[in-house]
Amino acid sequence: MNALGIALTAMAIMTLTLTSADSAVKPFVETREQRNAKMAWWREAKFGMFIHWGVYSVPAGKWEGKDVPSVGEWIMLHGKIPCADYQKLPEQFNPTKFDAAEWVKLAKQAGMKYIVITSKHHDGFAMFHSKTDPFNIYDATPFKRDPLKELAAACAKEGIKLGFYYSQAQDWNHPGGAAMAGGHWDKAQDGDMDKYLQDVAVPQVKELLTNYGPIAVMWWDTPADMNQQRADMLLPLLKLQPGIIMNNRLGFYDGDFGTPEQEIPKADSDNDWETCMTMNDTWGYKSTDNNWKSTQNLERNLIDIVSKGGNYLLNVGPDSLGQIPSPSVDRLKAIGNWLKTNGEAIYGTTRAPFTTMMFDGRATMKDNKLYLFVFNWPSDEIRLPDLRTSLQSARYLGINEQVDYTELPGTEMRASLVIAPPSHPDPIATVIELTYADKPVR
Ligand code: H79
Repeated sequence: MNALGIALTAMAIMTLTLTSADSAVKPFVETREQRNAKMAWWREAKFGMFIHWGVYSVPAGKWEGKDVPSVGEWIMLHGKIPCADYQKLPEQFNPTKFDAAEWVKLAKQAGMKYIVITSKHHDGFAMFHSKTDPFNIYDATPFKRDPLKELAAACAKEGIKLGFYYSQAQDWNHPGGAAMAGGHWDKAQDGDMDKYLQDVAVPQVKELLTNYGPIAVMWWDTPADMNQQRADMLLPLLKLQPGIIMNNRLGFYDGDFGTPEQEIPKADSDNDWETCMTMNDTWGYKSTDNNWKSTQNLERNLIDIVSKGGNYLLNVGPDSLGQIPSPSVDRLKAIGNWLKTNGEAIYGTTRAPFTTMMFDGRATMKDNKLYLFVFNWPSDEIRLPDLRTSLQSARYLGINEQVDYTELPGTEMRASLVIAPPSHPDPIATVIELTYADKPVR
């Protein structure tokens, strides 16, 4: 390649880089203060409940007697189920055990501050009484109730924020809706995506943001085939809910927060982000999935995430009767129990002032307090890096013992600390609250 060729290639790469950076455009014009005010409740909350509930809970992972190897809510695509057959499922969907108040109480008991529920997943089935299209839980099932209405009322009563997940691009039961992972498999799915957005997604999102009271979060999913023009059909609808925040999956536009799925980022970051995660291996209910994570694992995930500045959106997948599987209920109650005594170290905190931990655990901070979460104690002691302030007191949050600590001699303003193991460490994490004269920073 000659010099001109190299220069042109370099320019092409630069243009590409600029274009991709440019393509994440801020969806809203707002000052830093406005943004901080809008995000305040969410940054304080840390822990939310994701609910994946849909008509896929009827087949629950099995089609014509065979396991469909996929997550429960993707059964239609991975089973290549024809639209006409899938559209018969609602006849069998009668979740008579559904009790919105019970779900919201469980979320609250778990220490969760908000709920995000699937109002329509990629299968196109609306879990609310949509006037846009009869393929919804009110019109197409014997249930004849609107669970989102009931959930909104229960959330309002209990002071839990409510958000809606809505699959805006993928829709396998409406002509023109997108399909990832191989595309359409049934002629009935062919159509014009712009028309689908105009006739289905736009009016349904309008219904969701109009008829259910205050909605705190819009959780878009999978921006397949989205572009600016398509995103612009949906984005203005958010004006119906002042203060609403949205995730980064609308397409074209940036969101208010990032959405690592099934993973916890390695590094911390100044951006707002939320890890969404399943408790077993599926989002939507699957009768055969018993691969449950342990309470200790889930709890330590929450600690890990909060110590890096993120939120944890932990999923439950209710069955076709409207019941949250009991292994999920058990774990949520155990997490809530732990948070009752240790929650001070979680809610409203910010990420740790140091990234390299000198012990097996994590840290968070709030004002002049530093919280240490010790996962596993070494037989001797743990040590803290120097912090530019002096320690005033130390106490355990969840265990009834005095903290046995020594300050190492250092320069006056750079106290370092040695803590001996307690006689009864908490198997999830022993939490130590350290109060300093000033904000503990390195
Ligand atoms: O709603 C949950 C997923 O169904 C949804 N996002 C979460 C919150 C999601 N949609 N698309 N994706 C996630 C990314 C695509 C993943 C895929 Fe697959 C890998 C599609 C096919 C292979 C995961 C595994 C989904 C089906 C099988």
